[in-house]
Amino acid sequence: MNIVTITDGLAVAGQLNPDAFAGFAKEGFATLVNVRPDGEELDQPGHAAESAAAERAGLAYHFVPVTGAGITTADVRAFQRAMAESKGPVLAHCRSGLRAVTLFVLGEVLAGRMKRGDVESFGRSHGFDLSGAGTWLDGEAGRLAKVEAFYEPGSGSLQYVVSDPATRRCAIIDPVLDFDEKSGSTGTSSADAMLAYIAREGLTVDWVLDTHPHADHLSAADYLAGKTGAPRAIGAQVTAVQTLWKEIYNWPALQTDGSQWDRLFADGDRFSIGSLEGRVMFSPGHTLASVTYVIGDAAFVHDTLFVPDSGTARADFPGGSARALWASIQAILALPDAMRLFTGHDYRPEGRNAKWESTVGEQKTANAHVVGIDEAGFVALREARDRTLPMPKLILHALQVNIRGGRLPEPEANGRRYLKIPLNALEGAVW
Ligand SMILES: N[C@@H](CCC(=O)N[C@@H](CS)C(=O)NCC(=O)O)C(=O)O
Ligand SMILES: [Fe+2]
Repeated sequence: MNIVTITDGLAVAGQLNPDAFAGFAKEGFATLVNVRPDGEELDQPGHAAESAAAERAGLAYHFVPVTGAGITTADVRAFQRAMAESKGPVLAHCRSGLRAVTLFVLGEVLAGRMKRGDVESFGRSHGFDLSGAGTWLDGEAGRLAKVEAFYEPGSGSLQYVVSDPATRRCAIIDPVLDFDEKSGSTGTSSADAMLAYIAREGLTVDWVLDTHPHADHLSAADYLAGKTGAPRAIGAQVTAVQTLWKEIYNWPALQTDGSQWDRLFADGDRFSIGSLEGRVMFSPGHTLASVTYVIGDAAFVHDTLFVPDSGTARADFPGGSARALWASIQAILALPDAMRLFTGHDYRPEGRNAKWESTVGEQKTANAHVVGIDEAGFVALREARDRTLPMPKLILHALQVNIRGGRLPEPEANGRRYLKIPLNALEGAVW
C-alpha cells in the first residue's frame, strides 16, 4: 500500500483497506485519520466502516472530511488535535494522500513551525504538489478580518473573536457563560479562554455582540462587558423578544425597551472595529431579533445557515418563522460568493470534526436544506423537521438571562440568585 512517511509522528496514504487496519496497529500506528468525505467513489469503504475497523484494530479514529477546495482552519485544527492526542504515530489518508499532507503542512505553518516559503519544496521532497497549500496560506494572509473561533462542545456553540490586524481592535461575538443545569452552577471558563486569547494577541475589545437572544445557552456578554469595559450590542428587535418572554415568565418588572444594552442596532447600521467596518443585516426567522454581522470579508450568520452538510437552524421558537428564515437566508446568499460565513452552531453529524466556516459560494451549491428548493419547499421541510425537535435543554433557563443582556437574575434577600421556570408554557415536550 502507498504509505509515505512524513515525520516520525505521521505517515499519509491513499485510500486504505479496512481489512489492513489491524496490521497498521501491529506496525506501531496508534491513530487513523480519515480526511476523505464519504461517497467520493463507489468502492470507497466510507467513514462508518473505517471507524468500526479502527475500533476493532485498537486504533484511535478521527473523521476530518475535507475537499481540496474547501479546507478551513477548523479542519486544520482538528487534524492538529488528532495528532497531538495520539499515543503514537498517526496514519492519515484521503484518496491520494495529498489532502492529508496538506492539512499537516497548513497546521505546521499556522503554528510557526514551518515557513510559508518552504511549503512547496517540503511537498516535492515527499512526492506531493503542495501548490494548493501555498495558495490557501496566501489567501489567509490577505484576509481583512482575522477570525478566531471558540467551539463550546456542551451546546455545540461557536463563539468568535473577530479582529482588525491593522489596529488590533476586536469584537467578541456570541460568548457562552458555562452553566451546569444539574448543579445550577455557572462558570466562566469559555469566556476566560477568549479573554486569554485577547490578552495573548494584544487586542483591545471594541464590542461585545450577540447575534440573537440564545435559547440553548446563557450569554457571557454581561461578564465580558464587565471585564473589558466594551459596549454590548444586539439587534433592535430584541425589544419584541423581551415583550414575548415578559408574558411567558409573567415578569412585570422586566423592562422591554432594550435598555440592558449599550446599543441596539437597526437594519443597515454600521459600526467600526478599528479600521474594519461592520454592517448589520436583520436576519429574522430563527428568532425575531436575529441579525447577521458583516465585518470585512466575514459574515457572522449565527443560526440561519449552518455549515452546508447541516443545512439551516430551526424556526419554531416563540417568534420564529420558517418563511422569514428563508428570506433572511436569501439575503445572505446575495452577498459576494467569496464572503466567508461563520455559523453559530455545529452539531458534528456522524461524529465528524466541528466545522463553522463556509462561503456564500459553497452554501449556494451545497447547503442540504437550500439547494434545489423553493420557498414553499423550504417552509414545508423546515416546519416538518421542527415538529420532530425537542425544545433545547436550556431554553427556559437561558432566555431570562439573555433578554437582559446576559445578566443573571438579581439576588434575593439571602444573596442567592434563582432562575424561574414556567410550567406548561411551551409545546414540544418529548416524554
Ligand atoms: N439539543 C440541543 C438543541 C439546541 C437547538 O435547538 N439549537 C437550535 C439553535 S439555538 C437549532 O437550530 N437546532 C437545529 C437542530 O437541532 O437541528 C439542546 O438541547 O441544546
Ligand atoms: Fe439560536
